[in-house]
Amino acid sequence: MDNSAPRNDIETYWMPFTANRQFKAAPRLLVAAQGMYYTSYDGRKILDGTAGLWCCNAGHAHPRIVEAVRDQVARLDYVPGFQMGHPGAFEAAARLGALLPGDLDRVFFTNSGSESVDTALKIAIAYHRLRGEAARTRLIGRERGYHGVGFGGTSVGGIVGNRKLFGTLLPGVDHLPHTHDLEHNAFSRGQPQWGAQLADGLERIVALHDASTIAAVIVEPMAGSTGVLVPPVGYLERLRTICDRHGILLIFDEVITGFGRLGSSFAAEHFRVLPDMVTLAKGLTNATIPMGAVAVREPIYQAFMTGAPEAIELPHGYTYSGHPVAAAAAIAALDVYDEEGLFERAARLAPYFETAAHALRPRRHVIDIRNIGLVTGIELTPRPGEPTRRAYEAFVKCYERGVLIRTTGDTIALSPPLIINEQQIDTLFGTLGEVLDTVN
Ligand code: PXG
Repeated sequence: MDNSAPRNDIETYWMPFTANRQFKAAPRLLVAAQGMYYTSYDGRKILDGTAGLWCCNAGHAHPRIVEAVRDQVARLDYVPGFQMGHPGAFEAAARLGALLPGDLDRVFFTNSGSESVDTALKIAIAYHRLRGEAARTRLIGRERGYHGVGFGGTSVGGIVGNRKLFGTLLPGVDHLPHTHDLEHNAFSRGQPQWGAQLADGLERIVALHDASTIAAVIVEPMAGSTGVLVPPVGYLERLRTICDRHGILLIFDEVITGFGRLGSSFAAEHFRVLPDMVTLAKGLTNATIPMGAVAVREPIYQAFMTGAPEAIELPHGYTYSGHPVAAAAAIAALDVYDEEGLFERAARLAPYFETAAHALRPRRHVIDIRNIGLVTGIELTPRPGEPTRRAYEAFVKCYERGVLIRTTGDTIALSPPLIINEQQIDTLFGTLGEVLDTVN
């Protein structure tokens, strides 16, 4: 296989979350994408088993979204977001508010999931202060959580490798226990039965710090980056109850679970638990243009709308908040999701996807398979003394055979575009199964 890349200019780019030296020694470059497939630098078609990075839910280069972006950038490229507006941002927010469950109706725009998380955490602290509870500044995350790479998101995050280089991070942060337990829940299909009581960890944190010091709890309703951890039956409900009991805001980080991944518009709808805020990004624009959002429930917005009308209520925002081209991409993506019924399609395909995933159980190294909607985590035993190596080798071998998978630690995470068909599901799992048997 010809893996050659333009060596002359490959050194300058410092790649994110990448082993730079390893990558640059054997680069994997993609040069085009359409529908379910990437095209590699060496001209091969690569089946996308990961929707890019959990984000291209409608598949790549959807003509409707491409056209909306093309049209918008030529007509109105940029408008200042502060004290000025343009129709697209208002329309995108209204469309998103209408799609979100309950009264999650007020929408603040950012450019990424990380910015959405830091925005939500700031809103939570400010909200309590405006209501006279200025001592509520503590933020609670969860072990193994991933909330992006801002200082707020890193602080509430619970993946040690993402934290340890960066010092003490934010003060006043605590973490719930994670919900991963192979002893009770290995090879669960959908929500595991065991583990709702892990939410009681929040009561212990409240007992330790006192509720009057706690602003918010943030969790991924289904933890993605850490290796697909599906919430146990009753767990999210219990978190909601405890937050209500103590006046703590509950934030769902739906950067991955939003826009159909679980077979519903959002995890909040899927699990029928209404958080006080949700953070979004990725599928919001089908990843065509960077954009994130925070949606808050009506009373939170109203708490800010109380001072002098000429005062800026929230001194926070980004140069590119509500960017015209991103807003156009978001509106087009929401149109596509709706008109092509992609969330329903994901729900319809989920049982087939589940069966195909669990068929890998007899393959070498597999110690767990877990799934929900169109996502599955396949956990391998780590090679002794070499954690993550085995999964990484499977990733490289799959790529060589024309299938893009994603690994985190020794777990393989698959989250294809929602347009995938049954034959492509067979190819995805068939290739992975063969590869697992060849990896040592
Ligand atoms: N929250 C969650 C739940 C995420 O999954 C972010 C926030 C941050 O979003 P931005 O747009 O700032 O990257 C994410 C991002 C992986 C992987 O391998 C997942 C993400 C990013 C990079 C890698 O699973 N999710």
